[in-house]
Amino acid sequence: MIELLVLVGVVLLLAVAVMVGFVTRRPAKALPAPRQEPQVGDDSAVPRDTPVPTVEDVPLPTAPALDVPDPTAGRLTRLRSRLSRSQGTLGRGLFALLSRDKLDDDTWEEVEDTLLTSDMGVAATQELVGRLKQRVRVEGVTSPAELRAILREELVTTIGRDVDRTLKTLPHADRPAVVLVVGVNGTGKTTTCGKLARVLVADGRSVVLGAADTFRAAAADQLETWGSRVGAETVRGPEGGDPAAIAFDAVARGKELKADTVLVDTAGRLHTKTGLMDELGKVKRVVEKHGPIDETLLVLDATTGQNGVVQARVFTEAVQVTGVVLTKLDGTAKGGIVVAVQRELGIPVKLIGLGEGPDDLAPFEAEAFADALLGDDAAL
Ligand SMILES: Nc1nc2c(ncn2[C@@H]2O[C@H](COP(=O)(O)OP(=O)(O)OP(=O)(O)O)[C@@H](O)[C@H]2O)c(=O)[nH]1
Ligand SMILES: [Mg+2]
Repeated sequence: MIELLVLVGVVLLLAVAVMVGFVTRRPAKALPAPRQEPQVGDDSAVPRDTPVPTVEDVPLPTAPALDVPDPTAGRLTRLRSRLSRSQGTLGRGLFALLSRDKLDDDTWEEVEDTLLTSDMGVAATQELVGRLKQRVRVEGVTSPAELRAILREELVTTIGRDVDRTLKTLPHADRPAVVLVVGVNGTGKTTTCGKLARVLVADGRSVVLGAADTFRAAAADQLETWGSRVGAETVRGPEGGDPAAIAFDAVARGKELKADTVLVDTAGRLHTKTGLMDELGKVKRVVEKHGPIDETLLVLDATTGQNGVVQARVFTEAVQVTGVVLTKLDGTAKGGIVVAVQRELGIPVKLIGLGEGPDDLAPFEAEAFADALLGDDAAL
């Protein structure tokens, strides 16, 4: 009997031992088997009838590829051929006249007319012709190369040699830089915001866009498309919504994301009866609850010539414009408008639009612009 009890006890102990072993081994069993990295040439792990997956079979993540914008340095020089219409009228026209054997009063008058047709404006034209006349007389210019050098120098002086054209887009300690983009409808504000976002991204900055044009829903879509190509988020609101609130939110979002720059696109027209200038004034006031706006860019269409300058004055009275973006210079022979705009508004041209392509916006440089207007040496 005792033997029987001992035997039952041993059997029970054995059963418990087996169960304990089972339980403690379970987690090990639950872990996935370590992945065997197949060795090159070793196909033993793959059953012979299973097709080996190739790189093409593996689905790739579907995040859209971002554009890599062109570098911004030297853009104006690279895009100089876009100014060919102005080049023909202004540069070649002036050379042809000044290269004449005899520079009499009639010729100088023609020089003046050429400059006036380029939309340079009366005052700037008279000053430039005065300086050219004097130098040609005093220096006794003979060779086309000397003439070119003088013309270039005086043109650069007229365009503005030491003008500060830097865009204030660097962030502050606690908030991004804010750039407000204003102008009449159709001048190229949204396009400029998009192109400028690319310029900044190309320079290694992070950008948030604010779609404060609520006149039509498509305006926000247009801006968002530009932004998404370079990974810039667009803050938008409902059609007909309050532009000032969207602009405010865009800056708030820029702060949250620790972005470098917030670009705010505005409308050229409004739904409400409030004047556009009142509305822009409100956008400015509300945005500035975050801190002062760093740059207010006025976008002007170069093909509208002096009319554009007249419109521009209204904007400069409503918001403190700090720089002009002159768009569509590729579509006009009147490159002299750069000079007129600066003189009449007292605001530097900081960027120029030279086409509809995404990277057709160039930082403005007086020397490169004068070179572009004067064309190649071959034009002599
Ligand atoms: N050729 C040329 N076209 C340009 C340039 N900049 C803008 N455009 C074109 O001008 C048209 C109007 O541009 P938008 O950016 O929509 O103008 P906007 O000022 O935002 O217009 P609204 O939103 O209606 O006030 C578009 O077809 C642009 O492609 C430029 O530098 N050269
Ligand atoms: Mg627009």
